[in-house]
Amino acid sequence: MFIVFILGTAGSGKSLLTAAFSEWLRISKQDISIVNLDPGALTLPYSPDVDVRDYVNVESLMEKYSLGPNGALVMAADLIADDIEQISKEVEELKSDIVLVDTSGQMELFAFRASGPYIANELTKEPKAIVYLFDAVFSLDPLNYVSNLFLSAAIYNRFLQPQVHLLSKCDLLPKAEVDRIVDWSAKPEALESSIEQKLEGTKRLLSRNMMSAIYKLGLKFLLIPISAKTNDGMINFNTSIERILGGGEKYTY
Ligand SMILES: Nc1nc2c(ncn2[C@@H]2O[C@H](COP(=O)(O)OP(=O)(O)OP(=O)(O)O)[C@@H](O)[C@H]2O)c(=O)[nH]1
Ligand SMILES: [Mg+2]
Repeated sequence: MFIVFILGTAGSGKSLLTAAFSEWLRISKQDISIVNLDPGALTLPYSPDVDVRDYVNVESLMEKYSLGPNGALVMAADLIADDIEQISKEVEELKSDIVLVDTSGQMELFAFRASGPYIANELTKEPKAIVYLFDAVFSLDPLNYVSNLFLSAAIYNRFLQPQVHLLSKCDLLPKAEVDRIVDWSAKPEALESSIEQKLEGTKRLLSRNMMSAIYKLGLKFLLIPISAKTNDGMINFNTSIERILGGGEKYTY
């Protein structure tokens, strides 16, 4: 069994990608299941096989403990950690070859509180990969792009698992813009030149220094452009996951 965690900032397209990629894998005759780890989701574009909302109810936490929505989500994350043994059992019983895990819109809950990596580690001892989404429209601005690089580096530091980087919602941008952002991810000098052209003053200085800090860390974030609406990029995405988890082989035979 291989587990793929889908992470990204709020609204970056995690849930729709989970739905689209799972359908794509099913059509390719792969044995796949979905886990919803987002306790705050109201509706989902797929039917989860395991759902944390069966374990915690954010609304009733808000009422019972007089919490705001974010306080309740923090508490929910800790409660999920308490129930992890049972959730993990449910996941194991699926006996799927590949399990996609959709995570919370409040990424900091999963990434920066102790419960997130604990949940990821306890959910399964099977090989894992993290998929981190860069929202294409948000990434048009080099400063946003560099800020997102920082977030993805922080995620990497927290989980220390193989990480795949996607440029999500590519159908919303002209191809030339998509190519430009992908180019930034492949060539530091391309990003540097856009920072010089598009930004000025403090933003330029900040972006340049943040960018060089990331490159000094030696982290590589080659972006794979993808769309959960048109399914463009699914093949490349799947190949990179197969390479990491299956040693280049399919998950299901
Ligand atoms: N055009 C386009 N829209 C997308 C794509 N993926 C997601 N969206 C839209 O973006 C919005 C957010 O998508 P979600 O999949 O809910 O994003 P999310 O990251 O799960 O959001 P949270 O869980 O709330 O953080 C929805 O309106 C989706 O329809 C895509 O590939 N193309
Ligand atoms: Mg979602």
